Amino acid sequence: MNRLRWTALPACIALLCGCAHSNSAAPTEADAQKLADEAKAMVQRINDEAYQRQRESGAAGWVAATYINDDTQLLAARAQQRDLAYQAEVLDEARRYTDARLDESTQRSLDRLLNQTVLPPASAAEQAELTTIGARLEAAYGSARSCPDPEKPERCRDLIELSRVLAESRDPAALRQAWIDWHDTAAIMRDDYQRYAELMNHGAREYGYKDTGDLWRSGYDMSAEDFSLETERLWSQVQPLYTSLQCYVRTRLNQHYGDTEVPKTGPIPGHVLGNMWQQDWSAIYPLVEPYPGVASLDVNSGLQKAKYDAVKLTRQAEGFYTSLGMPELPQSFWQKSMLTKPADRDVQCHASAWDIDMKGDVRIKMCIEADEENLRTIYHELGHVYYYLAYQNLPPLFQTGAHDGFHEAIGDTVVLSLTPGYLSRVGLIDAPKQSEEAVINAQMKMALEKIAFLPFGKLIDQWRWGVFDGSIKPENYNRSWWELKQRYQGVMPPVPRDETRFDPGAKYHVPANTPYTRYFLAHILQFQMQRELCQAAGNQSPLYDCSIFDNKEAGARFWAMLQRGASQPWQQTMKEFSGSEQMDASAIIEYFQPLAAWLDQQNEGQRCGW
Ligand code: X8Z
Ligand code: ZN
Repeated sequence: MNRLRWTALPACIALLCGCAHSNSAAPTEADAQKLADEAKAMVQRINDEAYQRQRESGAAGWVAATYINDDTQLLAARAQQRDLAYQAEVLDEARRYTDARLDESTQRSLDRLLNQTVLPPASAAEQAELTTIGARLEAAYGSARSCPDPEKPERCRDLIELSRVLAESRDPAALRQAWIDWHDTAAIMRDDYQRYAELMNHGAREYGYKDTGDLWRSGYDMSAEDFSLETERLWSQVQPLYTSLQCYVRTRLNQHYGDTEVPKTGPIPGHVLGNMWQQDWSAIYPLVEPYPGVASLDVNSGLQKAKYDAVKLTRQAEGFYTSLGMPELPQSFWQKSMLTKPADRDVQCHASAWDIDMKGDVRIKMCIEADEENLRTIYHELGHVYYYLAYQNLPPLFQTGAHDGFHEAIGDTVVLSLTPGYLSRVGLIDAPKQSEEAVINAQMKMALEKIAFLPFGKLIDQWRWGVFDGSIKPENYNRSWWELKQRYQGVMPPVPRDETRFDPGAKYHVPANTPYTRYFLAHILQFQMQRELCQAAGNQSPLYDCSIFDNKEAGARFWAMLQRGASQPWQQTMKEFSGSEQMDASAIIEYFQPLAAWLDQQNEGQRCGW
């Protein structure tokens, strides 16, 4: 599809049509071959240069994220600026090959040059402004704190503290205040974000895209229009299950908090769902547990009892991957990762995985606390790390996920194998009871994480796509955010929010400029992948009870897919892995079948929806 973009480029005329000024005949076969050879050589050069380039931007990005201050911000902005200038240069050069007859790999390599979150605006001044604002937004998020009294810095609270309140407190006033305190920290990002979006659009338009949303949607080996339809199709497959879950949870929260705090009908207020963004509701499991006391799923006390710390948790996750036949993490991973929050400086605590040099310097950056949520997140991050390791031998231009949703799905797929059976095998919970009630409890816990996430995973980019295409204007940033939150999630703000606020900025991926549809896709894909792996493992139990731990056949199948990276269209990779070229929600529906039936019974007589 990207090929179209190349033909849409205006600037190629001067270069390609040099021949038009002379009266020479059409290009000969030899000319065509020469052009193809040149293109191939160019791709080779970009691949050769990529290691050192990645090493330098990796270094700048790493220190900016693990040591937030003005200096590292400046260095990170400058490194990104160099990257943009380089990108502009190579894209300009690539225009020469717009109509050339290239072999598949060379064509795909050139296409991948356009597959970026940000493309360079034409002027150096705008490139510099873009990267400066980008670094500032990210640093603002990482160092944000809520300080009720400027005289008393010891009373400031950061995201970790405020999130803990959201997860653990059942006092509505405390919940509401923590929610407000965090969201208010983002107000200062509003103007920066507006300008940032404008500048990104300048870059995207420079290369023939309608806007940045069009660019982002074009990264999936299909047209941007087809991709939009694809996300709608997937959402419509899972929407009924989400509505059912929202309905049941609303009823239980209403019973717990009463009508004034949580109305029986309509959207649920955002402060009572256990999470700052209402994207993962597992923290309120005790309030909505279907069969109280049946089969404890309390992993946290298991972790405490066995004295897990950051390293022990990470080792445990590594152990799962090696049980599949994957390699041990390199020594440098342990030396260079940031696993805990340093006491003496600001860091970006939002977890991430890094491929510093495309040659094996892989790391994670996380502020690990020994609890269940962190346990799952480490598995998630190691999924990225193992992907990096698996495709290490591909040319750098292909060293990325089949698409970005694949990258996000790997670790989560592995987490699906942390079944009650597996968790008790490693001593984190008691031996699971085999009863229907225990199954429903376990499914509920999982649904609070996976099903609750789906509309959230979709709406973030729904908002950004609107910002980028101009249908959401700066004066409506917050209003449209809450309209989308309500439409998709059936969630409302706990207090009225006006346009002096900038609530989208309170979610990491907005200031960090990370596209988010990838997580929506990953939440569908991970069940599809798990179904395949379980089949490869010869699993006979229901999908929700399958763990591929220690299964080398499943591991080999997985690894083979990871090794492909982005060397071919994702549909091809999907086909080799699963026999089908499509993303498809039937596996997540199959997985949650028992819970879906149970929820239908529970919701009988209720007016579900909002
Ligand atoms: O950002 C992440 C990972 C890093 S790629 C921790 N996730 C999304 C989020 O936290 O919003 C994983 C699930 C969704
Ligand atoms: Zn991730």
